[in-house]
Amino acid sequence: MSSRADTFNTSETSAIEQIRADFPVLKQTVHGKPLVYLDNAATTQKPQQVIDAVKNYYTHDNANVHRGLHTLSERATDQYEQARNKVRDYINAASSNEIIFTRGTTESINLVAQSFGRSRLKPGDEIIISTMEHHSNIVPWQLTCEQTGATLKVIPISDAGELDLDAYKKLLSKNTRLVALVHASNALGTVNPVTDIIELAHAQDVPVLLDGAQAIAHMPVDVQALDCDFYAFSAHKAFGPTGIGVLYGKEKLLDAMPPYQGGGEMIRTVSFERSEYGQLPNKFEAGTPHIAGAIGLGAAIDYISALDFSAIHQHESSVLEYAHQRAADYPGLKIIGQAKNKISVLSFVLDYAHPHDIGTIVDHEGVAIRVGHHCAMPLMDRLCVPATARASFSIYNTHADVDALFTGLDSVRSLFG
Ligand code: 7TS
Repeated sequence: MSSRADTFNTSETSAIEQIRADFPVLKQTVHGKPLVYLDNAATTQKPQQVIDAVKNYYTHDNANVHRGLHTLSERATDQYEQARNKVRDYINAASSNEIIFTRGTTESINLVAQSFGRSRLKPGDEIIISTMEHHSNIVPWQLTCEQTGATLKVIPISDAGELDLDAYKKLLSKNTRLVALVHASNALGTVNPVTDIIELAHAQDVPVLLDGAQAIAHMPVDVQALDCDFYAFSAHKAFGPTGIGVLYGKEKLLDAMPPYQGGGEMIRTVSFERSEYGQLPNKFEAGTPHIAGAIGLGAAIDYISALDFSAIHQHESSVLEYAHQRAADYPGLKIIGQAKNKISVLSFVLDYAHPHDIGTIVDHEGVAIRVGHHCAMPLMDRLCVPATARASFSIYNTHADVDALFTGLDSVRSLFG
């Protein structure tokens, strides 16, 4: 598939057409209009290659992993472990032991909060998060704080939606035990300066967890270059299936952490007196895992790896820039999130229509966007908006999709404006 990347460079339009052809869901009409899917931050669509990988597994190889000594079980185990190796290579982890399969970003963060957090934190300890976190990087820490007596500290943001780094430096103290920060914001698109954040935390021996739910599909992630201690993401936001995700953790940290859940797969021996836990990564994978999901994630990684990230980035940036241009002079529209470094998210409000009305009306034009608080209620409070409308773009979106959004907004304006 490397020819795909070459085509991307030489003829952007035909490369995007080829990519679009891989996504069967895009070939449909909604309310009689061609579907324009702009809700990629919620979940991306799946290429045929991922759909086929899941279907092939269930059609030919379905069995439980790590259990039977029969052929199908060996095949299932091989494919499941190959998927783990693909994740390891994709994010450049040092070892497959550092790749834990979870249900997704939410479960990955809960795992760290309960295993790492609950076992180490005590009253007086502090965890630093930021104002722009998704609820799944707020609530797990609140639960841990309630259980341990630790407290949560929050990095403020500017009106443009960028972290206040001076405030962060002041919050870091001898009481800080962990920094848990979103790599790229789902509601604003802001890409945070995570290298600086990590360097500052490590200077005080504080580990850092990055919520990579949004970043993973938009930029290369190299956990060793970042030197983050934990990295969480979901497959479904990067062309893979729902119900499967990853927690990366440095082996030294994962080794020292107690199990998160108990059950089959994660033990070495069990007696009624005591149980001995298995090695990494099994220690954190109790029960039958989402085998087909992991295989689908492996196929998604194969798919995305065959594309050229710098070309993807260039294409997505040009679509976002065009959306910003069209938004800038659109009557009554205010962009929410004007950070200099952004992934492909255009969040906005109209001063004459509620986001829910915007969502309903553009849906009738075939345009799928997300409206609401985007699971970031504290961020909405900070920006003094109850909700926003959000168009989020992926590799298969085009300038024409942006035009379709604004045609939809014209309908909103003619009704409410
Ligand atoms: N963190 C961020 C930054 C997210 O954007 C999301 C999901 C999550 C965590 C949780 O991911 P999950 O796969 O475990 O659910 N964000 C969105 C969104 O923006 N719209 O729908 C889900």
